[in-house]
Parts: sequence; C-alpha cells; structure tokens
Amino acid sequence: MTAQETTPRSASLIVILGDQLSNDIAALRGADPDRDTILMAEVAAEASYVPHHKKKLAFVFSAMRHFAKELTKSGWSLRYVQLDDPHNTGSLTGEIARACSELEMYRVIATEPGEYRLKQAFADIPGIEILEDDRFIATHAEFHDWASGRKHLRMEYFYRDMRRKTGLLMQGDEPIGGQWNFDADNRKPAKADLFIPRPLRVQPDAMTQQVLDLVKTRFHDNFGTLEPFWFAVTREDALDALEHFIDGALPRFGDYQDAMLDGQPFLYHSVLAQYLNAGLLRPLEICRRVERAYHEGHAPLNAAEGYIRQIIGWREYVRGVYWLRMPGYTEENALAAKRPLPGFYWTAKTDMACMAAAIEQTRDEAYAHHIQRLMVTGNFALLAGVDPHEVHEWYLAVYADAYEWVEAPNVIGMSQFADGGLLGSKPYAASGNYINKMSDHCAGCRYDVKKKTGEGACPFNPLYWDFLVRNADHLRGNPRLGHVYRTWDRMSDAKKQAYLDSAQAVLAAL
Ligand code: FAD
Ligand code: DLZ
Ligand code: SF4
Repeated sequence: MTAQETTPRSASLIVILGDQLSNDIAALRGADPDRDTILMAEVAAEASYVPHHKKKLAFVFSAMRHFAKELTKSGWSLRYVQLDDPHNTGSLTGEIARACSELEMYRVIATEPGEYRLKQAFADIPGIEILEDDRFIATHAEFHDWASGRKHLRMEYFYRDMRRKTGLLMQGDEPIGGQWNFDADNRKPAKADLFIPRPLRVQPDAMTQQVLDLVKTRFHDNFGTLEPFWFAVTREDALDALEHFIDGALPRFGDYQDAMLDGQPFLYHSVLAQYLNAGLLRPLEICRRVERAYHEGHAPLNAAEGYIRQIIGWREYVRGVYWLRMPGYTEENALAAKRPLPGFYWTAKTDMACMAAAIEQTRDEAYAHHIQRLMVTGNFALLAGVDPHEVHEWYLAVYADAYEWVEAPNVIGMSQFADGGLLGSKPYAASGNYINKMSDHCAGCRYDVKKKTGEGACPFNPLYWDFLVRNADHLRGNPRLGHVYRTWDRMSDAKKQAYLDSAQAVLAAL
C-alpha cells in the first residue's frame, strides 16, 4: 500500500456542474458520503454568459435539482445553492470559495469543466484537484496522439479507430457489412405522408414547475418559448426517451437523416443530445442499445451505423478538435467575415420559408436537427459572410444541447469554415437547389428556388456564387471546389454580373 492509500484524506468539497449529472462522474468516484460534501450551484454567470434559450435554462436547472434530490436520497451530504438564494455570489468560483470558507474545507475535487473558460477559472482555485472527464470514448491523450503529425484531420479515420476501440458493429477486425460508412444510403428526401414518430414528451412535475416559474420571472426577455416544456429531466426519463427513439424513429434514422419537412421539427432524429451532453445518458450505453436493435433485426445497418457514427465519430471528434485548438478557436475567422448576425435569427421574421421554419422551431423547441443547423441557418450565415463569432454565440445560446466544446467546432469549423478547413475539407456552402432537393420548404416560399437572379429569386442562389467569388483567394485552390469554379469561369460576364448584383441586393436588404 502507498502512503496515499493509508493516510485518511481530509474532507473534500466535490463539485458537480450542470452538465455533469452522472452518478459515475469522476469527481464522485473516489468520494466518501460520510466525509465529503457535494456542491451544486445555480449561478447567474453560467445562466447568462450567452442569452440561453428559456427551455435550455429550465432543462439545466430542473435536471440539476432532480439529480441533487437523487444524490441526497443515496445518502450524500449536499450543498445545493439555488439561483435566487440571497447569498448566491453569482459564479461557480464564488460559490466554491464561499462553501470552502463556510464549511472550513481546504480540498476541492472537480471533474474538468467542458468549456475552456471555466477550466481556466477552476485552475486558479486553491486546493483544487481536477479529474479528467472520462465519460468520453477517446481521452485527451488519445486524440492528441491521433491528431499529431496530421496536416488535415478527417473524422472518418478517427471514427474507424473508435469502432475498433469499442468493437461496435465489428466482426473481428472488420466492420459488419464490409463497409465502415453507409452515408451514401442516408440522403433520401422525406415525404409528408410517412409515419413520423415524435420524441417522448414528459409531463413537468412540481419541481420542474418551480423552475419554469423561476425562468419565467428571471429570464422573461430571453429568446424562446418556455411552454409546453416536455424534456426529460431525470436519467430514468431520459432512458425512456432512448427506448422511445429505438422503438419508433431509429429504423428510419439512416434513410432520412438529411431530410427536412415543413411542420416536422424532429423527423427521425433522436433528440437525445441534450440528455447526453448533460450527463443523463452515456454515449456507449446509447450506442450499445442501437447496436442491439440492429442485431435483433429491428433497425437496418445503415440506420445503426449512421447513428453510432454520429456519437463515437462526430461527437468525439469535435470534442478532440475543441481541446486541441483552444484557446483561440472561437475567435478564428479564416474568411474574414464581418457582417453582423441578421436580426431575423432572433425573430424568425423572414420570407425565406426554410429559414423561418428552422428559426421558428428553434424558438419553440430549442431544437433543430443537424441538416437545418448546417445547411439552412449555418449555410445562410456562411454565404452572407456573417462574423463567425456572432454565429457561434447564437448557436451556443439557442439549442438545449449547446455547450461550447461541441457547438464551437460544429459552428466555427464545420459550418462557417472559419478554421480554414481544419475540421472539414470544404465549406458546407449550397444554393437553394440543395434545400429544394432535401425538403418541401420551397413549394411554400415567396421566393422561387429555380430563379437564379433578380427580383423573387431564391436568395441562396446569388449568395452562393457571391460567396465563392468573394472568397476565391482562399477556396479556388481547394481540389473539391475545382469543378465549381470552372462552372463560374464558363459563365458569361452578363450572367456573372447578374449574380453579383442580385447578391448585393440581398445583402443590402439584411
Ligand atoms: P441525432 O441526429 O439523433 O444524432 C444522434 C447524436 O449524435 C446526437 O444526439 C449527438 O449527440 C450526436 N451528433 C450528431 N451529429 C453531431 C455532430 N456534428 N457533433 C457532435 N455530435 C453529433 N450538437 C450538440 O450536441 N450541441 C451543439 O451545440 C451542436 N451545435 C451544432 C451547430 C451546428 C452549426 C451544427 C451543424 C451541428 C451542431 N451539433 C451540435 C451537432 C448536431 O446537429 C446535434 O448533435 C443534433 O442535431 C442533436 O439532435 P439529435 O439528438 O436529435 O441528434
Ligand atoms: C448551461 C448551464 C447553466 C445555464 N447554468 C448552470 C449553473 O447554474 N450551474 C452549473 O453548474 N452549470 C450550469 N450550466 C452548465 C455549465 O455552463 C457547464 O458546466 C459549463 O459550460 C462547462 O461545460
Ligand atoms: Fe429557402 Fe430558397 Fe427554398 Fe425559399 S426558395 S425555401 S429561400 S431554398
């Protein structure tokens, strides 16, 4: 036995953050209920570092309160500070200092915060020990090793390593089905008459109702519709939401992963990211459940593989990129985009039907699925040359699943190409044609998706070419864009000018 193992440890303050609501979180693992005290605190600083959507605030606070209740039931001694506690100092570091002083504790144990700003702030706390957050499949060291020496990071190769590491959908060393990735099968447009299940809706209990009242009073000016509030706020209900997804939507998740339909905010998506990111669900348990659904013949391989790839591939990969590139990643602006975020991102008042649909459902549900985030609101901001930092702050505020470690690489890297192509090999820029192919929005739009320029033309069409021309210095040399620039080069001068003039008219109207 080492000296450390034999010497009894002094009482510690165990810190649990609002997105660390897992009973096997690192900070709890070595803790002793008879000796240590857990601190959880609702604080103004976390509630306002971006103007969070009302549903996101209600979700985080209610899930925190429910988790605290479970910890107390399991015998932990818990100090829970509510937002309206008159002694609340307003910040997590302030609450840790206050607890240490009042409880006369000199040792603090925390699991590393998911955001850089908080990790930095925690590093300065006297007597703190920060443990690695091992709720992820790749450790920081593993990602670092994988990334070092590579000029371009590509998710696909990282994903294959994660398949090998977890054994998910593997047969020995080979991927089940003989292919790593079935993405090519996952691009079907959806039809309005398909049966579309809805995510599980949970009735708010008395504790959630109190939080809803708090959010109504304290955050009435924040973006978003608060009620009906239907998110799960406990692990038990989040597990039910997982089962509900497996039963209903998973079998079609693959086929319609990229589709968009008017009035169908969720399609066949799982709507589990907010539970996963807050710690109510674990990435591997979700993936193993999906794998089982495939083996039991309930879901086809393209659905199971496509879903598992999002979690052990994309989710792990973007986290790796975040920690590799912070600090500074959220300030990157490779294309020097400077336009302020148009006001309609907050009001949904725009005649563009696809944008209005994505923003309205974001307002109502604190949710939009991946293709809406990437190819509608993200694509528009990219084409219009909106300052990527403003775009980043919008995404961080409006989605219930948004934390910087996952949001920033998706926005700064994948969607806005502001990291110059570290995360994606080409910008996700598209004209109205893509949206028309993957959705039914254009049929009900004031704009004509087939019209390329002039009055009534779909704004995505001229903006697309304007974006490419404006950023030719950065993008012309990209081998994946060679054919696009060749198309531009072949256009007549009059046509080129019509595109550029129409784009200027759209931009001036913003
Ligand atoms: P599903 O479509 O059912 O996918 C299953 C799960 O895979 C998700 O729950 C999520 O955990 C994971 N996943 C899928 N795609 C990604 C991805 N690109 N990166 C990381 N995880 C992924 N995801 C967040 O969790 N938080 C964010 O703040 C966030 N911001 C985004 C911003 C932009 C511009 C884009 C393009 C994507 C963003 N994503 C974000 C990724 C993705 O859009 C969401 O994870 C997904 O829409 C959540 O809904 P869902 O649970 O129904 O996902
Ligand atoms: C998102 C959030 C909010 C809104 N409020 C709190 C809070 O009051 N207390 C807390 O501990 N955590 C909160 N969180 C989650 C944190 O912002 C999150 O832990 C950090 O951003 C790190 O990912
Ligand atoms: Fe969107 Fe253009 Fe289609 Fe209107 S016409 S819905 S703006 S893509």
